[in-house]
Amino acid sequence: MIISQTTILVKQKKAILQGKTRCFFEKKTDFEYNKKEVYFIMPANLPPQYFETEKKLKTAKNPQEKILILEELLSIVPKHKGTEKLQALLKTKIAKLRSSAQKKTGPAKQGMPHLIEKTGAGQVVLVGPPNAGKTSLVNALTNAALQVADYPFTTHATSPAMMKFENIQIQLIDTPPLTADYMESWYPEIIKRADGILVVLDLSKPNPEEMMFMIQEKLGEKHIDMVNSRQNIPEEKKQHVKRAIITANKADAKGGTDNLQTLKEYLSTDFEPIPLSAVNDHSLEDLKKRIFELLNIIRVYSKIPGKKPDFSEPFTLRKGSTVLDMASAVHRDFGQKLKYARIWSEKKYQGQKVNRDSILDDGDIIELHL
Ligand SMILES: Nc1nc2c(ncn2[C@@H]2O[C@H](COP(=O)(O)OP(=O)(O)OP(=O)(O)O)[C@@H](O)[C@H]2O)c(=O)[nH]1
Ligand SMILES: [Mg+2]
Repeated sequence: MIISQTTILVKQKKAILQGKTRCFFEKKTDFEYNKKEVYFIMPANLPPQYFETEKKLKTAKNPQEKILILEELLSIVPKHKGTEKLQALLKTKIAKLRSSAQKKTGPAKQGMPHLIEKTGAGQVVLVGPPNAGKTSLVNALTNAALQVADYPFTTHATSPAMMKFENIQIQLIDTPPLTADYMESWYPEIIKRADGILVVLDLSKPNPEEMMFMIQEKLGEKHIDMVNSRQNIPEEKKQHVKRAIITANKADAKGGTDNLQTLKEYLSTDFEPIPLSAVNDHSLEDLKKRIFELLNIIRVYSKIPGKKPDFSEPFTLRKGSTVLDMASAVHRDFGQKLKYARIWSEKKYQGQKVNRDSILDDGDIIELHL
């Protein structure tokens, strides 16, 4: 009787292999019946979405992408006794892929090739989940043509690109994605060295606030906190507290308005998310201004007596800098030699004499007298 049951089960297995049904097998050897295999079939009742997602595994380009797909499969699998084995199998695969990926990117082997030397008025790092549109946004804000694709984990390394804002250049750094389970070993170091963070969230997916929470958690584990652009950060905390802008990309996508709302509720008064579309937005100028403000810098211009200032080459100084700081930036001896300065500004000054401790504003023109 068991033999005939086995035969039936084998037939079922064939049907399953032909894609007619889907069960999960527990394979055992039946010694009593001449070592024929007996299959105890546990119906899994997998939804069609599972098989659709499973197909993506074949075209996955790298371990990170495979992990993401396997995690998606795991979330789709109904949780009951019949799927326990399948769940365990998926978890084992994820664990194996993760451990091999971690080995490959260990800091000892790679050193820090992903660190990028600062150029321009400041360095801002893009941070976000897979496929959120980080690279698309870098391309839209600069003249870069970095690779963009509709699958996750397109970006594997850091790439710098220069963004022109009025008369200065700001360096943006595109990065690989961040997930709850995966962070490149060198990632925290890149962030610690940067002058600010540009978070890119994805409004085409529900609950973007979960991604924001994940980013805060992952950075928090590395002792990095994000604060809004209004905060002033003391010098000694600059590595661990970073000013950040939160962009909500793909605002053009279906459901974008509702998803933005849940994000706003989560962020409350901590951050004000900026909805935008990296591929279909003609108003990125406002974002450029916000990135400039994120840097907490001012632009000041030096002027020689009797001549007009050169507006094409501003000195960029930290907000709160004084006339003395400006003099030292022009030439290291000027700080000591400075007697007084004259200032022109948009609202306040028209060439008045000021002393060396006067605090400067963005756009001020300074005539140094030694
Ligand atoms: N509808 C819409 N699609 C967008 C927008 N921005 C980017 N995309 C698309 O989203 C996909 C992912 O874009 P990428 O720029 O490669 O995303 P990424 O965050 O760099 O992805 P990874 O490098 O994998 O982390 C691409 O198909 C883009 O064309 C947007 O504002 N709206
Ligand atoms: Mg990318």
